[in-house]
Amino acid sequence: MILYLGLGANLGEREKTLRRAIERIKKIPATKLLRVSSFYETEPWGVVGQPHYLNAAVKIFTEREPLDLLDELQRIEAELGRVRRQRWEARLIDIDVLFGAEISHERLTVPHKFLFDRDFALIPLMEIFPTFKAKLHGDHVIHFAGSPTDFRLKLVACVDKTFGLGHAGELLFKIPADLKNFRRLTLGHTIIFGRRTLETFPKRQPLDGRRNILLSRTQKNFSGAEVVCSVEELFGVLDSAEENFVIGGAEIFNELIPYAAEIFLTVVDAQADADTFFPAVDEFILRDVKNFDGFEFRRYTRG
Ligand code: A4P
Ligand code: MG
Repeated sequence: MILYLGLGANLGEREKTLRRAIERIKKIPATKLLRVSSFYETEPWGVVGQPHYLNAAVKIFTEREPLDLLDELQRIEAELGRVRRQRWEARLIDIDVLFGAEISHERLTVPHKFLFDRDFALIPLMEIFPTFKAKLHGDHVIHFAGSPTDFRLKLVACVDKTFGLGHAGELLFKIPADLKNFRRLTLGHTIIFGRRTLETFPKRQPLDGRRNILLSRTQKNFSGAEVVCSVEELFGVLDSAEENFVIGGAEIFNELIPYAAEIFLTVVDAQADADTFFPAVDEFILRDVKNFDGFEFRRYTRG
């Protein structure tokens, strides 16, 4: 089932805590993180004398039973240092199920019982759920600069018609027009890649004329490139004034697609024997297609 979750933090390093919570939600078994909203700075609602909150919403797909999922969310809250004392008190992190099912249980009410009263929940929700309509109340909710969505990640890949990406550590295709397009898009900007993609670079060297960032849990150094070991760390070093391209491979695309703003796909009219695949693009809208002999360039954006 598809569910929308709301996150809120008003103590500690709020931004880091939200990023961390979202990364943990992504790792819940049998659950997929589909989309992440911007972060919003919001005035405390229903309480006085508390620090401002940062709020966000995420869209997930889960095969878990709702109460099971609630246990997972409460475990994440606990791991991130939340101590429950009294209702509506200031907190390191709060994760609520906002919308997506009809549940009436003593431990879980969905839609969330105050959803329609609270702009801090509605505004992030409407950002990632454009067809959701609700009346807003004019509460103080402002876009927070430095949300992961502000990096406007762009994914770039060349795939076959089944979205196959690679085989035995190699790319499936080397099409001059595609390589030229890749260079034109990325030159002068930031590229983010995993260790296996690095192996496919000419002479295993960083790509020239670009800021190279390797995202790897195992490899600590790579001369000519910066190395980060987690998505959280990546968001700590990216520049939102830059163009940030994610160039593979499959695992890195999977990790970053929930945060992405745009996708550039070269789709080759062939079916290769792939063992890695580009993730589903259902959460995106196909904006334009340019046809060539044997392949096409596609560009997708968020709805
Ligand atoms: N529970 C029932 N329904 C749900 C649901 N849909 N999602 C039960 C999550 N939990 C649900 O929650 C108490 C119990 O609610 C849980 O044990 C669960 O079984 P809690 O998180 O322990 O306590 P709480 O968060 O203090 O209470 P509550 O009622 O969930 O408060 P809210 O709704 O989370 O509101 N102002 C701003 N600007 N931003 C905020 O994020 N948050 C609150 C807290 C107040 N003001 C705020 C914000
Ligand atoms: Mg709560």
